[in-house]
Amino acid sequence: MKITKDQIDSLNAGRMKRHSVQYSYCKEQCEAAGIDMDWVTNQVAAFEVAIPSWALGAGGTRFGRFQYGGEPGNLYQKIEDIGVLHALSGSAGEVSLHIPWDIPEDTDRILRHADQCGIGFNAMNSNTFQDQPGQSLSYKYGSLCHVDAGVRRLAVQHNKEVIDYGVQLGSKSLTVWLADGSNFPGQLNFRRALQNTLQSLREIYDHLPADWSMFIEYKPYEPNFYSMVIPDWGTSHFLANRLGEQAFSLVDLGHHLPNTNIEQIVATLMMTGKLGGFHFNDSKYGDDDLTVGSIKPYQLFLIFNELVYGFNHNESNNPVPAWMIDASHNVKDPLEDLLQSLHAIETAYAKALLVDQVALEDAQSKNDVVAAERVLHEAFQQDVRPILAEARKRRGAAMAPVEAFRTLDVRNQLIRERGSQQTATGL
Ligand code: RM4
Ligand code: MN
Ligand code: MN
Repeated sequence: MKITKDQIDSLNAGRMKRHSVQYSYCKEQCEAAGIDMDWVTNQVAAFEVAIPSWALGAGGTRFGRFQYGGEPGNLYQKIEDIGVLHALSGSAGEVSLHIPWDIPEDTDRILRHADQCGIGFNAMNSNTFQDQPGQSLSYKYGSLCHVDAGVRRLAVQHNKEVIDYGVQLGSKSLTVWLADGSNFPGQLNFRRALQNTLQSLREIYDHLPADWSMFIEYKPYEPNFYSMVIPDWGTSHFLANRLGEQAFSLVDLGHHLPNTNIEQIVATLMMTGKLGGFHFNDSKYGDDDLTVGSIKPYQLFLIFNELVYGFNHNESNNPVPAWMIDASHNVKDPLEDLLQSLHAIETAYAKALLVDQVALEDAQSKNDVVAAERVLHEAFQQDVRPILAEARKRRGAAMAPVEAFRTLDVRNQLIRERGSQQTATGL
């Protein structure tokens, strides 16, 4: 299914009167505080986040999976769904593929189709956490870290193939997330596992085209519960440093122990120029993969505050990170959930752009703790919904995407087109 410009325009037309009043009020308030609202709105309008190909269907837990109707049954339909998200939000113009969940068999056809839907290809993701049918050796005891060189070779080879697919699609990066680790003390030699991982990553790194990046994700636990080979940002940073200039750390918000100060990690990685990618989601306890901003919106704002500071003080030439939503949808319509996530990301970004950096620095230099905190609260408490609506209007998208999704009855149309039995590949 495709959403037309006329549909968007007529939905927006109905909101214009109220929007003009709200945006002018917001503009007045912000400009009184010395903020250039046009600039802020345009920054928000330019922000795009990739959608993972594995998050368009129902997410399951190990206890069960509940089907949605109209789930995309193949990569073409997944790209169509992202086209719908992009038409509605104006900020979801790229897909991030997970191989082998989504093998682009006929690359020319995929490229043509993606082009028609207005979708490009973001980071490629490899998968060495599941054995594939007919696989000669097993990843049961790890992949890039494995004690058996044959398994390591298989996993390295898989990553090289993922790069090759990505090259054909115009992607520019590979994200490596490893489930490798151990469940019991004594199971794994920590040092050897890390050395093997570094060596394997080096072989993959050597296969990267010159204009590509490699992102190394970390995660403290799950699916292994005693140790993970890359449990934290320090280990990921160490590996990225050893590999070279094209390797970076990737922060997945759900991959931290409860109460970790993620904004501080972001600040440190940007300072060293090694923040390469970002996976957005939210969590209460672990890698819950919930809607972005649903649990800890203030933390998300503080993270964006560090990102904005990092963009403005970029002595180590940190590249613009590859932004992606990495979520799973157990009880919500995946497309609505993704629209909510995009909204939450843009909200946090817009608020971070409103932070009075000069006043903050001034308060910090005087150790005026209250003043510093008030600067942050001032921005966090500002209602930025009119800015987001204006940004969407400027990029030709729906000013209220979730409402548009419902008014246009997208889910039922997808069910009519695809039926209720298809299951999307992915988590
Ligand atoms: C992992 C990690 C990876 C994602 C897989 C499916 O926990 O977040 O980024 O590719 O899940
Ligand atoms: Mn992730
Ligand atoms: Mn995860």
